[in-house]
Amino acid sequence: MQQPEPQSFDRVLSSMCTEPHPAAREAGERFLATNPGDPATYDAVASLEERAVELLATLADHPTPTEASGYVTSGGTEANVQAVRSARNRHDASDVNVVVPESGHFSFHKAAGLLDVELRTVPVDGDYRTRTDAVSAAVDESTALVVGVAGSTEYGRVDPIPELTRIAHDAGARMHVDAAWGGFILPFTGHEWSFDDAAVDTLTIDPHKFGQAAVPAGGLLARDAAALDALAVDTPYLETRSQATLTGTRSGAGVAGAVAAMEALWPDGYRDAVKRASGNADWLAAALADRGYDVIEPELPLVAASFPEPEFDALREVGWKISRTASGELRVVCMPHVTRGALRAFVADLDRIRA
Ligand code: 0PR
Repeated sequence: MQQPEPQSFDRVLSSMCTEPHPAAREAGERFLATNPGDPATYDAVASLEERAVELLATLADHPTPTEASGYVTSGGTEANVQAVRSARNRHDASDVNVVVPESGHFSFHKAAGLLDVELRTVPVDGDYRTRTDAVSAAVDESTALVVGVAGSTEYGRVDPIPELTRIAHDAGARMHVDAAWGGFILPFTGHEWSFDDAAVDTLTIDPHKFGQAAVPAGGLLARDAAALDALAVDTPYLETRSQATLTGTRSGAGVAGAVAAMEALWPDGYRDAVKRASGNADWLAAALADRGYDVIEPELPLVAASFPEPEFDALREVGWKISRTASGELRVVCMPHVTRGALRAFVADLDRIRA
């Protein structure tokens, strides 16, 4: 049978994944048959994973990146599930709850279901950021974790992380930042989101999103080893005696690709990518506003705008991969593969449809 062609990125405006950097492809292929889940056997990939954690910690402004702990997960979902699990395991109470903004990714709902913790969902303000007063009102002595989002999935918004961290710690809870998408963008903006800006306990940051690594490569980082120790189970018959990851066998290709992408692009390549993507987001926001659409001012390179259903459907029909927010706005994620030319073609198609 003939192999099907994979999706071309030319018209993909909805995805938070992107074309991997060539170095990530090449490294991924070389490490396809390795398993970082068994570091005593696959030691080369195990040292690459240490390098990945150090690089991620550098991006996330950890005060001493060599002391950060963490690992390369299958994606943001696993990192978020593990952050909830770690906080639950470390919290001294039987009925544990986790406070998550309504802008939090749906992986937190999966985590709550899997781990049997209560999810306390709090509202966002008029600009889609977590309301700190609502978080203050929601926490109590059974709160194991407060979640803040740094680059929200629907609107690309950044929560007030330092203030959320203070509220969490005052309540005896831990603080997790979900920077799965934003983590490779935020080092080049003025937002406060990192280990250096606040004493956050854990952080999700995914190389397979804006980091231009190959799937699967998510990232879980912890300020210190205790967060990961709380996840470890004994592995009596392996050379390595314990394992803190959620999955057992893992992708060596993901780990090697993540390191290759980060070594190729940090920091200048990522800075250029963020500059281009932000310019594109501003350009598209202006083009949509010129045509009379209500645009939500982009903060990170993600554009959302009120958009009638017939126009949305017609654009999908001519091949544009676009998505909607829960409230029905058009949502365009300006990933590194999204060029100005593609956006011009998108707007030209929109003009044709409206004519
Ligand atoms: N946290 C945030 C803030 C996210 O945006 C996402 C995914 C996750 C966690 C979960 O990450 P994983 O999907 O790696 O487990 N955000 C996108 C979403 O769910 C993911 C995505 C990626 C969607 C590629 C479409 C796509 O083509 O919408």
